[in-house]
Amino acid sequence: MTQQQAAAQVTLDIHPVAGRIGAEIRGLKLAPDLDATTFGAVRAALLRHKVLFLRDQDHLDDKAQEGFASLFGTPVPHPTVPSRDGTRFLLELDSEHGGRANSWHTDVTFDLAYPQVSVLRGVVIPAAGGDTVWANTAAAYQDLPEALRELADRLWALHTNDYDYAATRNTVSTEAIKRYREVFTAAIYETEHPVVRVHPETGERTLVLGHFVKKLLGYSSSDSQHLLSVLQDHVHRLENTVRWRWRANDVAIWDNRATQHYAINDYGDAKRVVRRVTIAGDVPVSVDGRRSVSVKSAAPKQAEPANHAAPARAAA
Ligand SMILES: O=C(O)CCC(=O)C(=O)O
Ligand SMILES: [Fe+2]
Repeated sequence: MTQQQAAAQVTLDIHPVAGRIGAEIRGLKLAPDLDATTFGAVRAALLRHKVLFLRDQDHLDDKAQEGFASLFGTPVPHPTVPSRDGTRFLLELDSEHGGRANSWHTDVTFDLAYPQVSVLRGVVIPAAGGDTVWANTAAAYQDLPEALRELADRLWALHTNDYDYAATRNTVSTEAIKRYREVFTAAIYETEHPVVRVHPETGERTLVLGHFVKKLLGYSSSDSQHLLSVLQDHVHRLENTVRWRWRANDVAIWDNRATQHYAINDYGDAKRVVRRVTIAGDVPVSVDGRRSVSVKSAAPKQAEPANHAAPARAAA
């Protein structure tokens, strides 16, 4: 029996959360030594539902989260933000240090082979608010009228980490935005991706957009903005999304090649902390078989000490 066939025979207790994206798996404890067959079933469920939720994973600490995430592939630290002290790969998003990712994005698309999977653990969750929403970028593509799909198939976009942070961060102080930006853009990345990539495992076509997009190649900035907003509106139509009400020790796992997400910033001064591990992806391939191109991945402007006190924690 192949591993895929074996995985198909493991019965996970899967409960879809919304109609088009997102499912909760109940009764499973994630661990670095999860057996291969069960892990295969989790991976298959991820490809199908695009984001998975598991409650009550209180046995996981930072190390076990990194260990479990590594089952998906090679974990990678954030390209510019130092990992949490004592960990190699863990990005902490702390609401008190600017870690509020309240704009639509796919993680780290300014990088060439941006992550395939992200594994996020809820550590401190506000009593109310702080939900996260994910959108299905394959369904969004399918929803486009045929003529727009054909246009999108041919579009390419420039992605960079040097984007307009302030535009999306309405409730963080100017000082916090400045510090956040300094850390996040310690090295500037620019990458050209096709607007439509072919998913390397499912073969689905997915839209590669979100807040790291600077412009469409070959269009004026005005045309680019208009076209991008038409396409992006299809991504985050409510029909295309799932919203998760976090509890501490929940884990969310998403296929970063087929989703965007948005962390709702509606909890004021309440504390919210989540920790993320990302897994290396592969270079996107367009519908006509062309690969994404790295335009710039400069060396850091200045070396970041790994353990400096309370850095601005960037959202990505
Ligand atoms: O805070 C969240 O819920 C999500 C933050 C985010 O964008 C990420 O972890 O990639
Ligand atoms: Fe993110």
